Amino acid sequence: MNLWKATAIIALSITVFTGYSFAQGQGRGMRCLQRFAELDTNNDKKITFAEFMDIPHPRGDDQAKIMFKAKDSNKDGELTQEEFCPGN
Ligand SMILES: [Ca+2]
Ligand SMILES: [Ca+2]
Repeated sequence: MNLWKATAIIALSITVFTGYSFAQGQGRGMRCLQRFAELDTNNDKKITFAEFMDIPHPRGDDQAKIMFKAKDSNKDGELTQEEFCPGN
């Protein structure tokens, strides 16, 4: 294998990897927004604690409560889209 080929392969790998990471990031954001819409059952663009606890949490209710409190950055007892999916 000559140097040019090696360089081309490395450059290609980086491009593919970067594209893949970007697509993954986008996918995560989309999934978060989808999850937000699912949780917001009355569609007021806020998730109340009751709405949040209305779905089964794989790690248990105690973990879910901690997660809710951690996400509720202004401590008003509701999660906005910005609080639930920061950066989306
Ligand atoms: Ca709601
Ligand atoms: Ca809040």
